[in-house]
Amino acid sequence: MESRPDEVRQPDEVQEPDSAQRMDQARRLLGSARRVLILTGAGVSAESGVPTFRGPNGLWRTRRPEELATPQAFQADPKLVWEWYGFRRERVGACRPNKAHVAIARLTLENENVRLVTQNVDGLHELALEEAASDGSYPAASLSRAEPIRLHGSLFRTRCTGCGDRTLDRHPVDVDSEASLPQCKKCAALLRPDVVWFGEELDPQILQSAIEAAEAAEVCLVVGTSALVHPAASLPLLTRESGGVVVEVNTEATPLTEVAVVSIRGPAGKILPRLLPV
Ligand code: BJW
Ligand code: ZN
Repeated sequence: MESRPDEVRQPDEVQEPDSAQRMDQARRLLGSARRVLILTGAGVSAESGVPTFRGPNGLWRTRRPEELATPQAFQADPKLVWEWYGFRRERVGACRPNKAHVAIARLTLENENVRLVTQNVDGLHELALEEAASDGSYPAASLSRAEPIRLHGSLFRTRCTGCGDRTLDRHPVDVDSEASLPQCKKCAALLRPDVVWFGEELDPQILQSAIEAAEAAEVCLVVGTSALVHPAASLPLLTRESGGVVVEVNTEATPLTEVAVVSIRGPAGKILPRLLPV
């Protein structure tokens, strides 16, 4: 079920002497918390075959983010930027949710006090939810409550640079020439990917929901993010300032490791099914 090309192979879980105690401690914290926020980044999808942004196998190892993920880059060379997004749409479109997505989907469907906030634009949390609920055993209300708060938009939606119209779009992108790039059906202006680039404001309502969830949470479980990009990386700090704790799952140390009460080093697809109480 999970596709995992060689170039995104993850290191195995590190067998530190105290890793069992850390798992127990994290399980206890998650099990007793009245409200939990799960914040995910690209690492949660790595075992599905989606390249992360940074690091040795990162999407941007040959390009700086500023070259492609800014409004200025799109204005200067829309063809190049659409080429990159077209490539990613194709690649991500062939990926399947992994065991981490599945564990999170079950937990959010089962437990109304767990909210998911994701930085990911790949749609794999949503797909895992859809599949977990496909037998009809969850009411529509549980499904909509379990939907992730998507901070950075979607790879499978476009936004018109003229009239602002948003459309679902899973099509391959024709990057032959500037004239062949996706155009708005209503006003014929150039379409852009409906994602949040550097220097752009996040949707204020979406950000507000994420902030409220972070402040209300007794535990913020942070999974697979380098915690370098703000305001997403500040959300766990809000949980802490409000009296809650941070638990981290990542294959590497991050700036949040120091802040976390428990930091578990290992791949999300192995750790989360053992950690989450469903
Ligand atoms: C695994 C694993 C496995 C691997 N299991 N783990 C405050 C301080 C400093 C700067 C700023 C600030 N506030 C705002 C800024 C500016 C800027 C910013 O943060 N810059 C920093 C880089 C310095 N932020 C913004 O511009 C944001 N806008 C904003 O704040 O507006 C107001 C404002 C404007 C102007 C000035 C000031 C304020 C917008 C940010 C938008 C980010 N957009 C992107 C692209 C989205 C579209 C697309 O996909 O193309 O979002 S950038 C990219 O980074 C993407 C990601 O969502 C985001 C985070 O990356 P993530 O998910 O953490 O991935 P990686 O690759 O970095 O990390 C993967 C991790 O997984 C690693 O740790 C691995 O170890 C781990 N891992 N395998 C578990 N199997
Ligand atoms: Zn338009």
